[in-house]
Amino acid sequence: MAAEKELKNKGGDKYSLIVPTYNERLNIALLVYLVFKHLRNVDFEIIIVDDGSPDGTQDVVKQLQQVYGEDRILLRARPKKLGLGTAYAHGLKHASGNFVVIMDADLSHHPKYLPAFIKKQQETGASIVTGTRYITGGGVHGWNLMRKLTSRGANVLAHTLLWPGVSDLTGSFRLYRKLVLEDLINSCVSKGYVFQMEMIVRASRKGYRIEEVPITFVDRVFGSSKLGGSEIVEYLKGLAYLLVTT
Ligand SMILES: Nc1nc2c(ncn2[C@@H]2O[C@H](COP(=O)(O)OP(=O)(O)O)[C@@H](O)[C@H]2O)c(=O)[nH]1
Ligand SMILES: [Mg+2]
Repeated sequence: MAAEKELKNKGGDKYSLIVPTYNERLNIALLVYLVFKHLRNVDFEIIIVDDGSPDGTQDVVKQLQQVYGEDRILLRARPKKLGLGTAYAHGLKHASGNFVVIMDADLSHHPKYLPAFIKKQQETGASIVTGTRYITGGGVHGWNLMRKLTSRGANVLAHTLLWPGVSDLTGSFRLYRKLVLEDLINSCVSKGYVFQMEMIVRASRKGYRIEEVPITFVDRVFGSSKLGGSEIVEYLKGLAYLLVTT
């Protein structure tokens, strides 16, 4: 809250929030409402990349466009579920801001943290500000012990092997300078779960300045996760790949 009050719209900066959706009808309106609530003095647009959700997510987005305007809520849909990595790239093509925020639609990434991301970037001049669950002030809510241990274990393993100097490698709530995100997306080859890790490891190797903001990640309330059971195997393969290529 303190960060919010001090936020100034610096030098015409604009923030494009890219939100990929697949079956988020029950979450998207609340997410949009919360973004508007927390980013009052900020120039931003929300780009929703929906992959033909059968639950009618796009109908809700169209209603939101009526309320907030088509210049604030952009619907950039694709015909079918094509995966997250390409969803970000697709959203990025339509971004008019000089900064981009990537966040999930399921409210695991709470918009109340956005002012802190922006403030941190303004204070440090960082190219990337990443939300982290793994420094003081951050955390995870609603996961069972197994899921917590898996996430923690994956992070520790990646740290030991890759040493990127960032505490949360697999999270995806991040703010980027647009040019930096374009560069990173062009350099990354992995898909799926490993993608976030590849992005941040490559960013670190390329020498981009990365800052962190503690966030509490809350498990989704409505709907179910789209990550499948082969997640861990894919993750380990991705880790091995990063180890030899970065
Ligand atoms: N456009 C698009 N969005 C997706 C796809 N898969 C997942 N999402 C969205 O990406 C975000 C993260 O997915 P989620 O299932 O919550 O993953 P988890 O939080 O890691 O379990 C949510 O906003 C989903 O709606 C996809 O294939 N295409
Ligand atoms: Mg989620």
